[in-house]
Amino acid sequence: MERTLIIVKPDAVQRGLTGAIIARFEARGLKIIGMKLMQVDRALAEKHYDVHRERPFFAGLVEYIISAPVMVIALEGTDAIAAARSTIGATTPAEAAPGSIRGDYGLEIGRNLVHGSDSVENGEIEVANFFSEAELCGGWSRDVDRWVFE
Ligand code: IDP
Ligand code: MG
Repeated sequence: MERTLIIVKPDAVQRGLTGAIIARFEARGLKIIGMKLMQVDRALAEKHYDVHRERPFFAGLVEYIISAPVMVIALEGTDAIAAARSTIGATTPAEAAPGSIRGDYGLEIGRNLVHGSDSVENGEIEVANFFSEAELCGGWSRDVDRWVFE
């Protein structure tokens, strides 16, 4: 089982799309093991996007993520990283496939609605950065699991 951190970003929360976005991951079969509404502080935002620190959009990206509450969700599943990223769609919403979250709800790269971890390693790291162990229901037994996981 892989873990991925999903962030329903401030634009999506403000636009009332939180439920619609969560529903897509749930319907895909990914299992929610943690979820909370939170206001990200600057230190956590800079840590989360540290890989982009030298990019020209870094400052604006941090301001965007801390500008309003986000819904953070920890998901578990087989191929959770790839499955979540395909459900999210390409980084630039204008190029994202119809049917993906960004392809259905977004237009601009700086308002692209949702984050998903990009590797198995980063999934573990990011979930641990946003959730304490006590906040996670890791490994809970979902009754439909045998109809989702072969
Ligand atoms: P990802 O979210 O699809 O993994 P990354 O390349 O990891 O995309 O970039 C992280 C986030 O930084 C993007 O989701 C987007 O919000 C923002 N971002 C990336 N490139 C640009 C840019 O050129 N201009 C403005 N924001 C950007
Ligand atoms: Mg990324």
